[in-house]
Amino acid sequence: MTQPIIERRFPDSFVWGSATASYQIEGAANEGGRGRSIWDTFSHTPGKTLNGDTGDVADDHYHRWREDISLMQELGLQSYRLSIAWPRVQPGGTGVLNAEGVTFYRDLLDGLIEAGIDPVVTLYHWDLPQELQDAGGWANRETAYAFAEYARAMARELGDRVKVWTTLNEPWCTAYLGYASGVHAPGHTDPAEALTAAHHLNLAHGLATTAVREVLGQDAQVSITLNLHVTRPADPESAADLDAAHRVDLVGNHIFLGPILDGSYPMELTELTRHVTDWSFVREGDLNLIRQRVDVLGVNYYSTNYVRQLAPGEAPGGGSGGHGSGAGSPWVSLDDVEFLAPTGPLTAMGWNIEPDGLYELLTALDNAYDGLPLMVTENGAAFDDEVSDDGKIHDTNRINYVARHLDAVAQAIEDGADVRGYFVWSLLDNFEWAWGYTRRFGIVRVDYDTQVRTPKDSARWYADVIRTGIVNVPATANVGATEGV
Ligand code: GBH
Repeated sequence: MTQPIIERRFPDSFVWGSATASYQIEGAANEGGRGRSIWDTFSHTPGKTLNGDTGDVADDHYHRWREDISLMQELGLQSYRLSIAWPRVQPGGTGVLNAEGVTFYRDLLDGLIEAGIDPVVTLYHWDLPQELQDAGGWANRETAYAFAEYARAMARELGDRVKVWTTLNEPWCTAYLGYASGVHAPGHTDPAEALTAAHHLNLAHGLATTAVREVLGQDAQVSITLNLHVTRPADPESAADLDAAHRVDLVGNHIFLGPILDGSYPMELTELTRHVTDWSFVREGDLNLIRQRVDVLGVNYYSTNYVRQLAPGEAPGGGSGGHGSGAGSPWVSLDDVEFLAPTGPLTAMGWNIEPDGLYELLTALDNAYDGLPLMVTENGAAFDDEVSDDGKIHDTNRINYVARHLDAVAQAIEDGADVRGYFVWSLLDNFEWAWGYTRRFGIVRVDYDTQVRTPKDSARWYADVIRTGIVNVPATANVGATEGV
């Protein structure tokens, strides 16, 4: 099918990368002196993940990382975003380091650097050492201090090999999915704990940033990656729906943006959640500890939300967007907010496809934080890939998804946002948390029986984008996506 094409050209300095996370790809859960993490415990608890899938083997990246670097090189990746498994390098979460774990990452980083690939390293992508969870996890303030010491140790051990340190990946997920909805480890459903955890994650970010700079100097580049929610009112004319979207913005976004970038929690947020907690977990001086220079803000973007405000006493309607409101919802204090079931073209996660949400997010951040450097640290899609008779994976839907989101990035840059790079999620099909291995986000297919990697069409396409700096965007909306309900 021929279709009109828009051509987008990216600046030469734009960084092209791909991302993964330790628990999702490494496997070797009981090797090399690795300690247990909350995801080992959670995934081994019956009923927590689809089909009881665990990260025990995953992509076996722990043993195959050399092959995986070759793959990255073949695709021409300029940068690779990975995460360090805290329990691999410091099994109990405090105290002595595990030399074998540190050596694994040192070799991996050296391999990347030799291959001309810049590592972007995240210190925490959800695999908390189990021992720290036994002491309360992120609901315990001590975890923030332990995290800072772990960050300090990593800066010492690996600092000369890493250009940009990222403290946390998506603290929203850790706090709300881990402690409010319970769909992520440790699987708690306590709204007060979730807000407490959010604060301790903010504190952990601030303390770790300071620790890294104490070791590597004040110029050391530090970032954090947030999954910010682009939320739209179901009826843009409705003041009630607008108010619902505003409250989602407070509970979902400003609980992190506020302390980290503005130096305070919005008063509206503390008022809104007053019935859940008195916020006494915020101690004097905390906000100064949290607000540290952020050199680049990592933005993970997949989809948008549509919300409406329920009338008093009204029950939420048919679909509630995969998370719903009320008990078991990640949306603390938003019992009267209904998340609409997404319509139109969806990915295999059931998420709608709305590239302009990414444009909106990047330009809004640029406006609010006056030229703050931004990096799209995750964007991508799961689809039900099919292997053709020729052995190839013709994932036009994924190519279109990525192309259209890159179009949004290009537009944001054109309109003044300082977006420095893009990391497609993910390099490899991998352990998709509660969904186990049933959802495939990779631009490279992984056969979980043989561990054979096969680049999908999207990988070849992305390699061309990297080589040329040019994206051909299909002008037809939503091409190749699966139709939703
Ligand atoms: C990221 O999480 C993770 O960093 C990564 O590890 C993961 O594999 C990847 O994305 C793909 O999931 O709850 O229906 O309203 C993203 C998690 C996805 C959580 C979007 C909030 C909103 C959709 N976020 N989700 S819904």
